[in-house]
Amino acid sequence: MQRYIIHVDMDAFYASIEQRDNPQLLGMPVIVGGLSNRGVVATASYEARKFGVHSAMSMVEARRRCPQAVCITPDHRKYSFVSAQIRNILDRYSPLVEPLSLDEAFLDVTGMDGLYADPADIARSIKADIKEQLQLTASAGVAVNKFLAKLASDLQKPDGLYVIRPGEEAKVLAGLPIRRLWGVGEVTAASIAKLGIRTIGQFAATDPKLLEGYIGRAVFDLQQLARGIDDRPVVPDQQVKSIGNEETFEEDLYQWEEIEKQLLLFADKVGWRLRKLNLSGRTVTVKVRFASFRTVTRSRTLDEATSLDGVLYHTAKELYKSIPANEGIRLLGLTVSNLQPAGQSIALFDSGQEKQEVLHKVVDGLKARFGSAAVTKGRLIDPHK
Ligand code: DCP
Ligand code: MG
Repeated sequence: MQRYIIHVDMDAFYASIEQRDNPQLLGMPVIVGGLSNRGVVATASYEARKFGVHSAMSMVEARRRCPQAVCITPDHRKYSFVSAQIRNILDRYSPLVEPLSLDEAFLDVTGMDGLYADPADIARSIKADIKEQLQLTASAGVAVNKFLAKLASDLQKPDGLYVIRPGEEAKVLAGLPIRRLWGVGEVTAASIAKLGIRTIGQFAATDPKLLEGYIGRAVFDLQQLARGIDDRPVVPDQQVKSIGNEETFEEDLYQWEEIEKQLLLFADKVGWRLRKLNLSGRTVTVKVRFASFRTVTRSRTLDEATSLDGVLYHTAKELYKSIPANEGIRLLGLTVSNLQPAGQSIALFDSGQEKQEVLHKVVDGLKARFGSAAVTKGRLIDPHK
């Protein structure tokens, strides 16, 4: 049976949500990203992209290129919520949905021709649902495998639909730059360019023995892709491996009180996310990047998995204290891994822990109703504000 894969990718995801939720921003250049001097652009609306603003650019540079843009701090919780709504829509079209990030996913729709005459109709219908139910646009690619579907979804952005029919692969690929091949980064592209090869078509037609000298054994897989061959299956829902939070500070931290406060804030956030996903974790990792960019991580595996802020906080604090520090701190992070479904632990809860869990449930309920800012531990509230 002919395999059919759809790749769906939202257009200017964070920025489109902000524009939708504040219609004054429709049609205007919008940049979403960190607003501090060290801030980085997460994404920009298509209006702002005309000025050369793009993801991962420094905010300072983005503002220089497009001074009239409206700049907005990311609201990750809102984006996750929309992401879950998109997921609900996708789940109605196939049991095989593999999310790649908050705003993109693969669907395997092989064998659904009993319901739809053409797999492109499924993609059309998904796009229409997203527009109607969420007032957002998505671009979709339809092809016989993941590589081609992802490539296709990007060819007519925004609000695009691109179908690569079986047999058309070579024609579509031939003129595209080799950077479009999965796994070809700047370095690989530069080595291949030394041979005068710039397009996927040229790459596919070159003797692999010659290429191997330049880019190693990867050439064999890459040439398969260049011919439009890719057998990787759509893997539904890869398990979350870890949950964490980290932050680069506008100014380096020196004071223990500030560091302690950050760790408490992270423990609070990470604990909340664990509980929301009904998970707990056994391994706690603290990451520290110093002003000199030296980066140190320290981990500890607990006897029992936890999702409790207090346990995370105390473990993080001890881990932090085990790292010798003699310079300012540029970045701090806290991650929990070794995850398992909550409540699976064999050890019996003592009554103290049970009380804690009940308390957390109540607090999480309040946060869900009134926003996380409404319910914060006393110590996190800044007396100056
Ligand atoms: N993102 C980010 N930092 C990056 C890249 C992306 O924070 N370096 C976030 C913001 C994006 C979202 O992830 O809105 C999705 O990433 P995409 O690469 O799909 O970019 P967009 O959806 O914003 O735009 P496009 O229309 O090109 O897909
Ligand atoms: Mg996108």
